[in-house]
Amino acid sequence: MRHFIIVGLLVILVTLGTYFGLDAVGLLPVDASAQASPIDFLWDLQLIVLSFLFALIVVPLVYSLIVFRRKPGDTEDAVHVEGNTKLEVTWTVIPLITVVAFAYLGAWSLRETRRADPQAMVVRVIAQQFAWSFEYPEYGGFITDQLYLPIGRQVLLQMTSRDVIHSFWVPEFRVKQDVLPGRETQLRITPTRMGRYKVRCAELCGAAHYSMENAVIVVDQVAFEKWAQEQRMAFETAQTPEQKGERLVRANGCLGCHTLTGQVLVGPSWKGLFGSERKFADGTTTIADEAYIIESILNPAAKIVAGFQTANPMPAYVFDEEQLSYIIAYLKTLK
Ligand code: HEC
Ligand SMILES: [Cu+2]
Repeated sequence: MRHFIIVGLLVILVTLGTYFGLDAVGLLPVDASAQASPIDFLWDLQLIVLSFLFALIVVPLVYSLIVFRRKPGDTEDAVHVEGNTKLEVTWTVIPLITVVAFAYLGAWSLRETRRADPQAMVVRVIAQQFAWSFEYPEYGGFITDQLYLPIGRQVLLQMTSRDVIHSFWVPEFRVKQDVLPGRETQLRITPTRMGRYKVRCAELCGAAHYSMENAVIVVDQVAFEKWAQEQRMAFETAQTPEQKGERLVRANGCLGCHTLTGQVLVGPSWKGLFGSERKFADGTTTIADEAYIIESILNPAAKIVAGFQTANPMPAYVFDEEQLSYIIAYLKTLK
């Protein structure tokens, strides 16, 4: 009996120690969406049950190893125990109930995170190697490379991919959803905490998967309306060709592979590209003029820049002449 009481107390102590220890590590980032609360509740409950299970196995094991080890000179056989029906029924029924309860809670949290608000604002999310872009159909359909969201309003993300499978994941919002080519998937998020976060791709999708990150910014309603109207104005009113070019580039995910800083990502940097001499994998060279840029975009495989033959190849794009002239105007500004 004494052993049972000691082990019982130790199990409680180790359970508490494990749970609060794990909790103190801060395994999850801050919660920034309404969808995070059912998930965090379930997570906490699981940590408690796991800590108890850990203690229930490890404490009796270690206790027995120390307290019941063979004494010097003890050559007797151990006691032979044959089955214990009560114990077996108990350790079958209790886990069964626990697992069924968690299955129910899992279904409940799934329903909670999918609860639809008919007033939800729609944002279209386009994923591609290796960038995200966001279209706001309720504000004239402008496209950006930052996901701005107003606090307290549910947003319905309608997501699709231009190439392979990606996965939309903002850890602070907790929920995660695969993004597939040729099919729309959805995710609902109600931001509850202002701040700057990052969407990252959670599905290995190629050479620069690790850098497939875009800013997610949660602001108050007023700041959001102001931002959205500014974007809409900039999108709809006349702009310079350079600005239009920059918009096209940001809306088409080019910056997921090209940088403006001289740094090499998947493709060559655009810094100082226009007018420079390009060396190709086959040893030939050319000057980067308008014809070359156009060919590079419409038919990237025609000339492969030296050193980039093994990387993720650039996908061919379709742009009309006017759009190409905007992109070239923009590239010319990148000295
Ligand atoms: C999946 C990655 C990827 C994306 C997205 C991408 N590119 Fe590229 N790009 C490359 C790679 C790799 C090269 C170098 C190989 C080659 O020459 O085809 C390249 C080369 C180029 C070049 C020639 C560069 C040089 O240094 O000579 C231009 C111009 C270019 N891309 C424009 C664009 C534009 C405009 C977009 C968006 C509409 C875009 N790229 C999107 C990967 C990408
Ligand atoms: Cu991806």
